[in-house]
Amino acid sequence: MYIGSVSIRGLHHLVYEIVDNSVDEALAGYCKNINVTIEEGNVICVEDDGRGIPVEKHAKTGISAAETVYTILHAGGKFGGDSGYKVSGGLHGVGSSVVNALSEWTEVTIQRDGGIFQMAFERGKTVKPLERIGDSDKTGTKVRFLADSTIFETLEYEYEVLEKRLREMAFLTKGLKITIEDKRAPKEEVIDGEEVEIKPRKAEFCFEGGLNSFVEYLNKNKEKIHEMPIYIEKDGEVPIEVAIQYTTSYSENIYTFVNNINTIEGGTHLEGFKRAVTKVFNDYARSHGILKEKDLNLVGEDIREGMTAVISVKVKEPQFEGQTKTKLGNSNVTGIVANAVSDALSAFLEENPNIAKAILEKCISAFRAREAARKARELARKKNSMEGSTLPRKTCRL
Ligand code: 0RA
Repeated sequence: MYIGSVSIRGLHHLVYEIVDNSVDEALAGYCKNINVTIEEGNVICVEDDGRGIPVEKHAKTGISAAETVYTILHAGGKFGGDSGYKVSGGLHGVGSSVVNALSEWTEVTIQRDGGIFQMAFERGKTVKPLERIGDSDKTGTKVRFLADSTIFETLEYEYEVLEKRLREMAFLTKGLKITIEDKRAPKEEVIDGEEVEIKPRKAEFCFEGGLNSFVEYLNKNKEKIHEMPIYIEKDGEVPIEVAIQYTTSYSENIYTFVNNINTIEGGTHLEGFKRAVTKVFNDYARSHGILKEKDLNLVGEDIREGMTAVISVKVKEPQFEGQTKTKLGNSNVTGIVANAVSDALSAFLEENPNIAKAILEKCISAFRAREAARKARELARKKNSMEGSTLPRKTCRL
């Protein structure tokens, strides 16, 4: 099962697969807008203004490249040319044929090479091969599909779930505009005996700040220790983007992504990040006399208290491990992320001593709280064991 499940999660996954293909086109540098619509009857429409899926016919089979993408499992990845590797999720671009196979019908409209081309499928089988239906000077791809009700438990998309994921995709792809609109007839709902009309919903996401916008969004209701997030971006074998912003909160809040997939179990990219952050703040604290020679080092937990961070890396052949296959395993990523974060973060702290000081004050107060809690625990234990040895007990205390 490619889509994971036939529950509502799997249903939503169909949308992500199709959107991922358009996001790949954006990452290749050719698509600026993606519009997602939930139409009446739970039909999904995803439209982009990329180059359009290639329409030329295969010399031997006589079948168009576009039809091949939609009917042959695993075909997707083969048509990238050298336009760049597939980096978003989307099961290496094989998603289109999977969505097609799991849909009652699919209709694909492509604009490119001066024309409008269209093809149609039912339950994965071609019912209308690609044909030219008109002229156009634009380019782009539009996919409409109705998920197969004999496969999925429900076809009722949850607008909020799709909206959240599309917002995330927009944060992760700087400058890409993604819209979502729910055009289904508004449902009457009865809440506490009163009829409440659910209004049709829509949203538009475009973040020039990328991950900076993401952490600002995550921290919007929190008290910030510094206004501008710390931003790190490095291209190379493993492109890395990181944004960090501290708040007065006591929790750590780190989100990690590999090829736009949320790696909720973390992995080597997160390890590299943590290693660098711990080392850089300790080194800075020592070299600037904030920690004295006799002082203990701050531990990772102290340094990450109040931290909100988003880490996004692009890995060519990601190995996903763990219970839910959302833990990055590629071991070379640890060092690459650690080095990139070390260099950029230490430079940032040197250039922004006031922010460095404010963050370190917070880390040191976390350290003191941790030490105080430890001492209190020790004292309580000691007291307990002394009482235990001197006082005869009537009842057994735990
Ligand atoms: C491979 C090559 C080219 C375009 C695409 C893939 C493409 C695929 C999808 C899927 C959804 N939207 C898309 N947009 C583009 C074009 C290669 C060229 O024109 O040279």
